[in-house]
Amino acid sequence: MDISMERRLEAAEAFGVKGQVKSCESYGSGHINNTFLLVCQEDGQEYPYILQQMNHEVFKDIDGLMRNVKGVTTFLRQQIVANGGDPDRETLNLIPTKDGKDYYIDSQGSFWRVYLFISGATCYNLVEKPEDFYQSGKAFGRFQCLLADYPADELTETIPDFHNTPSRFETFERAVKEDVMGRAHEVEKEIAFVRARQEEMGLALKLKAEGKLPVRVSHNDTKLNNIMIDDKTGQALCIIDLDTIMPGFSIFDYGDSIRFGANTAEEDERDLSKVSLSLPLFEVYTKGFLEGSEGRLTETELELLPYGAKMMTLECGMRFLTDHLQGDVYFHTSREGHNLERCRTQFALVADMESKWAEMKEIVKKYQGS
Ligand code: ADP
Ligand code: GN1
Ligand code: MG
Repeated sequence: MDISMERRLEAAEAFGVKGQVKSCESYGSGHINNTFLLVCQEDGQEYPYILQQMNHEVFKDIDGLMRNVKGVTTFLRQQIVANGGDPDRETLNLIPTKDGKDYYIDSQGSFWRVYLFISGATCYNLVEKPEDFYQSGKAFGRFQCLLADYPADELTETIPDFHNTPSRFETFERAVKEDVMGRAHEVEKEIAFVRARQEEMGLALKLKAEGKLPVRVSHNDTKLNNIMIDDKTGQALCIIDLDTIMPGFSIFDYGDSIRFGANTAEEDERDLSKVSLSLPLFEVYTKGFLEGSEGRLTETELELLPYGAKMMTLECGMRFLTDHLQGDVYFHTSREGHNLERCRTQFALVADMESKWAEMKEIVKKYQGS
């Protein structure tokens, strides 16, 4: 990410932050936006913020996206206050520009926003303590309950067909056919892995069409580094990265968390022998998610939880592979072959899930009454 300091400062200074800018450095490990830790200073006191250049290639309708973020954070803030919580730490808080807008368009047409920085909490790329993963399951389950009362028709679909796996498959096939980088012959094994599972991809949409799978306001990007765990209490403090809140499926919110957090290796681990589905982590997350969901999930949703985990992993691997074929134009990468390495961890995880299918089903059954 090479955005000059001059541009960062132009953006930072457009917002109603406290004091003078002291530093503004790259931050976090998100794959989509360009994120900076902005530190301002006034009277010897430091004030940290998150400054983000939003990815306009990925999010075509930034205005709609920011309306979603504003609407959802305002809604969550009210609930947090009503429950006696701390609204400055338990949800994202947008800092308006000096002229009262929620985002800023810079002199080169890029879109920027600022959030209060949430201190004393951490985003993990790998589960360090199973308890953290349990807490994140509970928080994501509860998040869906809270959003159940959010007016879905007010939400912009920020990325149409985001978790439409069959449509992702079509895009993948197009990328294979076009083969703009000449890489397809090197990834024949991975291409065959996807194709062998094509038939399974349409199940969620089929059940939705039959009225058997409910559409819910969901987060859609529930990986572990999109939730902040309080360093002191160990509780899940705040769910972040609200850019993909849209109508979706609960099984996919559950599944994307499993994909990332129940993997014994990081998403871009090169040594595939380290990749596996940890059944103990699968179990603690399932327990947390079902407790947090407070009995709202239907029989069909419960039954499809393992399927949600597998599909999110397969879909994500297929998206990484598509990006590899298209020349690494979507996800941020930091080395040659990064997307292919990510794709391979995802497919190794899918294969491991397939071998542990019966155990996964058993675990879900065990917590169904939670
Ligand atoms: P991306 O869409 O690129 O993943 P995120 O919104 O998830 O962008 O932000 C990237 C990272 O920045 C997060 O994983 C987290 O580490 C950090 N981050 C984002 N918002 C905040 C915040 N308000 N306070 C502290 N850290 C944050
Ligand atoms: C992206 O934005 P980030 O890094 O939290 C992506 C997700 C993928 C994930 C894979 C908008 O999430 O869909 O599952 O990378 N977000 C978008 O790590 O495409
Ligand atoms: Mg993120």
